[in-house]
Amino acid sequence: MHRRRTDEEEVLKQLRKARERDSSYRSDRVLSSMCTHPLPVAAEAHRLFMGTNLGDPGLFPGAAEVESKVVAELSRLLNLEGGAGYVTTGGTESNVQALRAIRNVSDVEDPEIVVPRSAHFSFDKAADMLGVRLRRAPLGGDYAVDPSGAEDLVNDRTVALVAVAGTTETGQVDPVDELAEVAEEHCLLLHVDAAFGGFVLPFLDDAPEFDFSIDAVDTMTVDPHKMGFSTIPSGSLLLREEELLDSLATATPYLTSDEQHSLTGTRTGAGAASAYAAMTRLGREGYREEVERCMGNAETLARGVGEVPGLGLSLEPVTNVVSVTADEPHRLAAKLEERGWSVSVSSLPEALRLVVMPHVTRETVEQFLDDLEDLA
Ligand code: 0PR
Repeated sequence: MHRRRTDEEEVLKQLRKARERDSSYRSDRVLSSMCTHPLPVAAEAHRLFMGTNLGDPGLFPGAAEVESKVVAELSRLLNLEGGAGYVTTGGTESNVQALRAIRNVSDVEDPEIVVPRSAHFSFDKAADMLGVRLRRAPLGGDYAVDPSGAEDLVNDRTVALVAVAGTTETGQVDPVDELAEVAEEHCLLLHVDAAFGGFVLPFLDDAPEFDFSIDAVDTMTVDPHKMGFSTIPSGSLLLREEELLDSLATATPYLTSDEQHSLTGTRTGAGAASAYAAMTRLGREGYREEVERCMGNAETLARGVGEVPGLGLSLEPVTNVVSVTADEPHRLAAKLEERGWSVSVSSLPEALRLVVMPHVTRETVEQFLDDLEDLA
């Protein structure tokens, strides 16, 4: 730190310079991200609640009220009646806390949880912190988890199964209904990671069932800062039983609340306010339109890829992720990056991974296909 003060103008000049080096979802050719530009009203809501702290809700009853409205709204969207939840910093916190709640209510020594091989790396972090062992269930040819392969991994120490609704690498949706049967058969809890799919699947006509309408689903991760048009950080954890949330309680004697369920202590109300703003502004109607647009673009991209010799699809897009097979996906990605595209290569399958978020327009898709044809 400098010894003396710095002019506001100078401070902002330095920061603007740094910020100019960042991608902006509006103008950049970003096909590698699961985040997008927030709605303007969500950004405004963020600014309005920036200085609030949900870690001390007695000081910020307004922010606390907004948070409970967001949980109620998300519960309605995902067919959870009653239930409990809170606004998190994102999918990682939600997955950690879901596994922690599951571990806390399970009376098993050295507990194990069966997760699909496609599960996001946040589960590795959770397992490491919680002392829970993960067993990785195989995927089928469509990159969704194989339910009987998952069942084969169940033993006396297994306490839960995880399903992913909208996987990070391919956007595939695990057969939650079949995993639910396995969970019921073996008296296991079931967590659904819908960090990405939670704001996609409810707005698709032929989406598979994945939410609390399936009785065996106990907990769910869903992130407004991915397909929800909210600002970062904005995630959520929903739990069917209050008891699950209670198992996360820590006493906070000197605060305005007696206990806390969140992982973080001091936590901004901006994520809750932003999610509330986006959900209220768009409504189901708005999200449906946006999701239809993204899926239309994803399908155009998939069709176009099919016409490029040497390229193929790992699977038909289930959500707005397109997984492209190529001889050397890393080389192709590097060449695309030279042309200013931001793309990623998935590991399972090894393929070019293209996430068609709301900032990816039809025009962008067409330009991308032109470059792909040139380079493949
Ligand atoms: N669950 C799933 C299915 C996810 O895809 C992700 C993140 C998480 C949980 C964890 O969520 P948080 O990152 O909010 O804690 N998926 C993206 C990914 O790893 C996150 C991301 C977003 C990465 C934007 C890069 C980026 O530019 O790809």
